[in-house]
Amino acid sequence: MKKRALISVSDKQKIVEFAQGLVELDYEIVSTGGTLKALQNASVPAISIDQVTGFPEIMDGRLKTLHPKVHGGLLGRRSNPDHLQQMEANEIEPIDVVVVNLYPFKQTLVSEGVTKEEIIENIDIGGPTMLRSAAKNFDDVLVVVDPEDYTPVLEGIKDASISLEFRQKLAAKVFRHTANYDAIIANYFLTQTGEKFPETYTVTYEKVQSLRYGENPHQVAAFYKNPIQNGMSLATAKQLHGKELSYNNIQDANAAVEILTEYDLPAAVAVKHMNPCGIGMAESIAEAFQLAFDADPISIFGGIVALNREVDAQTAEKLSEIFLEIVIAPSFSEKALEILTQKKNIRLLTMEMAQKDESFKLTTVDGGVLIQNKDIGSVDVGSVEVVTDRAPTEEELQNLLFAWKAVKHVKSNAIVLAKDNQTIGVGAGQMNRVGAARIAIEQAGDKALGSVLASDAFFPMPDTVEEAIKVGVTAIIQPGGSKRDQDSIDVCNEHGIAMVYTGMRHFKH
Ligand code: 93A
Repeated sequence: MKKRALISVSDKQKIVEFAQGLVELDYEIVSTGGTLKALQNASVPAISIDQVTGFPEIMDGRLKTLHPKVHGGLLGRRSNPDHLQQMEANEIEPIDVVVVNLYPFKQTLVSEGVTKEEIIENIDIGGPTMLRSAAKNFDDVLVVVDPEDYTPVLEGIKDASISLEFRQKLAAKVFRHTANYDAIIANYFLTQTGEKFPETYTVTYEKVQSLRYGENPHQVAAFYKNPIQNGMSLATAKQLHGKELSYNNIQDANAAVEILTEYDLPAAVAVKHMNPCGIGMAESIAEAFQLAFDADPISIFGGIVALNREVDAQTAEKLSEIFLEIVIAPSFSEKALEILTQKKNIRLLTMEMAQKDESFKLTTVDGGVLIQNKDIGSVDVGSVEVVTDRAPTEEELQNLLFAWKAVKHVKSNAIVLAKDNQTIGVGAGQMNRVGAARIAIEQAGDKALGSVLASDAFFPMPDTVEEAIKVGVTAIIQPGGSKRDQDSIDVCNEHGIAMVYTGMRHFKH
C-alpha cells in the first residue's frame, strides 16, 4: 500500500514543490479544497479529502477534516495490534505525513478594516486538531507545520535518515505553535469582553532576535515582540544604518520615543540609562534638538536621541558633531542620511511615534510578573488646580506643563527644572525627593533663575520647595495630596511662588 500524506495549508508557498517531492517518493496526496486546487493546477496528482472521509466539506469549510477516518489514520498506533485491527475493521487507512498550516488568525486580526465575522472565521479548528493528533503520534506520523521544514523532511524521507528525535522536534513545534495560536485567540476574546486580568495570563511573544548579551556582557538576552501589537514598537522599527541594536539600546530607544509621544510640537529628547538628560521643544526640529543638546551637553555623549519630526540636513549636521549610539525619528531627509551615514557607528532608526493604545506593561519579579496598564494619564491647562495666592502666568503654565510631561518619564523620585521649553535640570531615581531636587538644581546652575519645577509625586515636607526658591524657581507643579501640603503652600506664598496641583502622580520605578 502507498504511503499517505495529508496536505491542508492556508499559506500555499512552496507547497507545490513539497507535494511534488512526496509524489516522487511514492506518496499518495490527500488534500482539502483550496490546497487540492493549487496542487491540481500545478499538475500534482492528489485526491480530495471527501474521498477519504466519504463526507462532503460543509458549512463553508468549517467541517472538512474533523472525521474519524482522518483522526483514526493519524492517531492509530502502528505498533499496537489492537489499533491496527480496529483501523482495518473501520476501513481507516493510516496517514503517514501531515502538512498543515493554519488559518491566518493573527494577520486577520491586525489587518485594516477587518470585521468581527472575518476574525472569527479565521479561527482554525480542523487544522490544529490534525496537528495535535499527528504530534501525539509522532512515533508513526511525521507532522510538518513550518514550511522551513519542507526540505529537511523531504531529504530525510529520501535517504531514510529521519530519527525519532527529529520527529519529536517536529511534534514539539506543533504544540508550541498551537498553544501560541490559541493564546492569541484567547487574548482577542478577552479584549472583546473587556476582561483584563483572567485567572491565568497567557502572553505569546515571538522572537525578533537573539542579542549579543544583556544589560551586561555576562548576561544572555533576546528580544521578543508582541505579535499583535499595532503601532509604535521598537520590534518593527526600521534600522537604516549602523550595528545591531543592543539590549540597552532597545530599552533606551523605547524610553526616548515614549517621552516624545507626550509632545505635539517639534521635540527632541536625549536619553541616558532610560532617563531623559535633555528635552527641547521648538518651532523647528533643528531648534528642538539644539535645546535638548544644550540642556546637558555632557550627559548626551554616547546617548540616544529621538526626534518627532523628519531629521533635516541642519539637524543632521548638529547630530553628527557628537558621539551618539542611536538617532531615531519618523524619517530622515536624503541629505540628512548622507551626512549621518558617514558615521560608521551611529545607528539610525525610523519609527512611527504615535502613542500606543492601552497596552500593558509587564515587570518581572522572582517567580512571577506584575501587570499594569501603561501610564497614559495626562493633565492640561484646564485640569490643574492653583493652590497658592499667586496663579502662574501664561508662560509659567506652559513651562509647567512641559516639565510635567518630562518628569513623568524620569525614574522616581524625580524632579525636573525647565525654562522656555527646555529641561535645564533633571534629578532622577533618588531615594528622597529633596535629593533629586538638589541634583536638578545643581545641574541647572545659573539657568535656574526664573525656571519652573515639576515633581512626579507630592512633597512630604517643604524642603524641596525651599531649595527651589533659593535658586530662583518661580512656579511649581506637583500632584498634591501630602499631609503636609499646607507647609509647602505656605512657603510658596511667603515668596510669591505659584504652585499648581495635578491630582495625578507619575511614579516610575
Ligand atoms: O474550518 S476548519 O477549522 N475545519 C476543518 O475541518 C479544517 N480542516 C483543515 N479548517 C480546517 N482546515 C484548515 O483549512 C487548515 O488548517 C488549512 O489552514 C486550511 C486549508 O484549506 P484549503 O485547503 O481549503 O485552502
